[in-house]
Amino acid sequence: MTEQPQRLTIRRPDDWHLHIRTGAMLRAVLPLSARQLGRAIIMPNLVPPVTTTEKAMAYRAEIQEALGSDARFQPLMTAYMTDGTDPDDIERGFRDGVLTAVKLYPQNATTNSAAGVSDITKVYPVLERMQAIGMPLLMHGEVTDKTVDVFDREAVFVELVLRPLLDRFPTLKIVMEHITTEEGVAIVRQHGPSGRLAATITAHHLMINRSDIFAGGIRPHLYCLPIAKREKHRLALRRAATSGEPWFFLGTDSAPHPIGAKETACGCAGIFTAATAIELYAQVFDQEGALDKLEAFASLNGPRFYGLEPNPDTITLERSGQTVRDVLDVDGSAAVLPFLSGERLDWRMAGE
Ligand code: OTD
Ligand code: ZN
Ligand code: ZN
Repeated sequence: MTEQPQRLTIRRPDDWHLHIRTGAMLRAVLPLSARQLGRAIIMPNLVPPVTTTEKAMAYRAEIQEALGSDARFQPLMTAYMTDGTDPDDIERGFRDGVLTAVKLYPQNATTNSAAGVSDITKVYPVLERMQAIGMPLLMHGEVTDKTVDVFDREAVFVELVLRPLLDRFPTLKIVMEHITTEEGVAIVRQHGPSGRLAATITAHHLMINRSDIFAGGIRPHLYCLPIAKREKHRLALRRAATSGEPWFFLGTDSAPHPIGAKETACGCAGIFTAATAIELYAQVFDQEGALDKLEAFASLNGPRFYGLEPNPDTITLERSGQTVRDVLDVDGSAAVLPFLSGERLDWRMAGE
């Protein structure tokens, strides 16, 4: 038997899908991501949403102020697409280096998506422009039709929305965010090689299935959107992430909510994984015997799709492990519970 590696050094990872909110929540959660990551795609679903280049600049300034002057972490900003998004504004933001991508939320698909796109045909002019200038479209891939079962909304989206979109916009670069199904994996494999479709995969969707949400009682901290699916889908995601295929990359979808907003009669969707993001993925890759593929997934595939260089520096993971921290205080009146809080992980980032 070969000896297990005790340390692993990889290029510094990026997070291609991250929610850090604003105000006190931002100041509480951002340092946890910034110490691990080189860059992150910052999701724009604030209240009110970040819909324009100007709003993205203001949000970026808030993030930079929270980071302080010597921070190496770079926020990559996105604009929240609405029925009224102006193609000229989006193009200006992209050319000026303010915007990296545009995020499309089907209206009411997930948290703070009420201002999302009501009908995709309404944003065809924006998509035409993005295709012309090479600007990526990031999609929350679920239909919102309430007659479609919540566990089927991604698979139906693949057929009813994504396939027609790929036909209509043959060179638009699309990221299907946080895929959770084997249907999602399959379409990304089909169109990944042409460089126009890729997917982020969260750590939690690699670790939990839908039964875990109800194990011994209802577990609001495991509720997120897209909701975790059957075990066969989790296994398909694990094979995809650890395959080394360049169209799959790291996106935590870490989505902090105050504990009170989760532990209530109608709890918010979102799982907070940022406290131990890279360690969660390391655990999965180790279990799959694929630690040699972690760097591609976490640090190389994302920049390649986005046309960026990998980060210049590295991080080192150690098998000494850790117990996932307790609640994170936000501002004295609110706190956030990290995913797997109190449980043991096999890896920890060195120098922490
Ligand atoms: N899913 N929660 C949130 C966003 C995501 O769909 C998502 O990207 C959130 O709280 O912002 C969630 O469950
Ligand atoms: Zn989403
Ligand atoms: Zn998200």
